[in-house]
Amino acid sequence: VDVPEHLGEADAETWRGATAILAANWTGTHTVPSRTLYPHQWSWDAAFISIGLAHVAPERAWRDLRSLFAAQWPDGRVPHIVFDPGVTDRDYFPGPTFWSGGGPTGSDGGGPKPDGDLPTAGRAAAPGGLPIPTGRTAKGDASTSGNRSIGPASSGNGAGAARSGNGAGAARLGSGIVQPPVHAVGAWEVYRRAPDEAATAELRWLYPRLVAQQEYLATARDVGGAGLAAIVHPWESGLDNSPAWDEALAGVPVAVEVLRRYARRDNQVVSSDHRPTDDDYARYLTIALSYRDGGYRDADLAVRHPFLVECPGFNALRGAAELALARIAEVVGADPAPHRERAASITRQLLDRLFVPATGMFHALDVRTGLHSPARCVNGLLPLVLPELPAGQVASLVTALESARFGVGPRMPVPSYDRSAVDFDPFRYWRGPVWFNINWLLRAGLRTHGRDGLADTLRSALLDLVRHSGYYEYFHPDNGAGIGSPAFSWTAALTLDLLA
Ligand code: 9WN
Repeated sequence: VDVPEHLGEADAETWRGATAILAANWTGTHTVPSRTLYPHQWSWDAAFISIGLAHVAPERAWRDLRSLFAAQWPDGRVPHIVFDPGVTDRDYFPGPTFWSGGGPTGSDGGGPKPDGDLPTAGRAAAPGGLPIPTGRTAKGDASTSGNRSIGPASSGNGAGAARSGNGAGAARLGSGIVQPPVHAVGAWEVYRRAPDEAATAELRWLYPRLVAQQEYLATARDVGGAGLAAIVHPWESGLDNSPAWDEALAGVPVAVEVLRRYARRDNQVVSSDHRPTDDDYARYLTIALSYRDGGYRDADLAVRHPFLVECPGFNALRGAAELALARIAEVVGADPAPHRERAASITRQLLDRLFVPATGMFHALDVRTGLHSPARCVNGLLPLVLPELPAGQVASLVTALESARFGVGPRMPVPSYDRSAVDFDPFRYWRGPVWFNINWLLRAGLRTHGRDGLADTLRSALLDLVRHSGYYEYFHPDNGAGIGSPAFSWTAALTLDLLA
């Protein structure tokens, strides 16, 4: 392992540890978030992982991004999970059988059961429900993939972008929902560390695909009509059980029997006190089934889908992606101007629609009711990544970051939820614990706005966490103890970036 010369022995050890985790989680074509909990490829994880791999194995960073985008749909969406055909449904739920339309939606009762004989991802793909990714169809032609989910929705940009695959391996299916589009930021970070010819070729391959991803979010997902993308599932935010979704979720009918038909797996791998509750999980499945059984179409979502929310974090990251695309466009000879314009317009819409002066933060907006979530959650601070955020809003987000609610201190990074809220829960996933990727983004935002002192404090606090606790998935917001997966890829990757 090449360790940067400026690192002392303790930091060198941390560097080697992080590198070893990324190596252990590499499958040969992509990196899994964690061997124990998440055995497939996840979308925004891949972006964060590429940022770390840029420092130790750029070829793996590019390969990871290629693997993900090879599963892009003809309409431009990038699946939030791209399934490994070698992994069974038993190893992660909901897996390919669920997303591709298998399992009991009515009376057929043939879905994944805890002790049944489960189909592998490869076999589950056969009946089709999800489109075969155009990049790597077995037959090599997207138009003959026979998918009934989105059919002719293949749009010029996305379809064209996705048609030429990277020629590696068999088709891998993905889920039908998305995650925050951090990939252009990732690609730019990898490129700028080593801007050679090979990296330029990677950018050329990725650019039209990244554009198609952004177009999908800007058009099909503009359910509210103002230019912000709506998420159709809490999983799309990446912040699964954040209190930001509580009100919107309360309006989703809970079909409790859904949990009798589909068995959870996550809470058998780690303590159920650290994961979303059964009630939440039943709603997650209900929402996913609604979208799936509607053929993953986005037309008329407003009148038929039970969960539609504009998330400040997701949209801020769309804006950041446009700015990264502007830089990439300059390298590949495309016009950067439309990307800058789109970023500016996303910033304006975020201010207009999601900023709540009374709290000085951004809040999720329920498109179905027109109401803001009252919860102060960390996604409400993420618009800090936008360089055009006006000074007034920057100042109020920094105030929130320094307040007792989010309290960046010398010893502790930013928690996922307001510490003073009565339902702040230091263990339960996105309802209190500290997450590395979010803090990495907040630090980048602070630097963007010249708040270097606070950015440095945050960096030190993050590094202290991994030094004392290891490369965990998330951390207890008071004592820093590691929770969830102990060898988590994005924690390792972003540690490398902080040390480099
Ligand atoms: C559902 C993989 C993913 C992260 C998400 C995190 C968690 C999945 C789950 O793990 O979500 O997508 O099963 O809980 O919330 O941010 O991408 O690391």
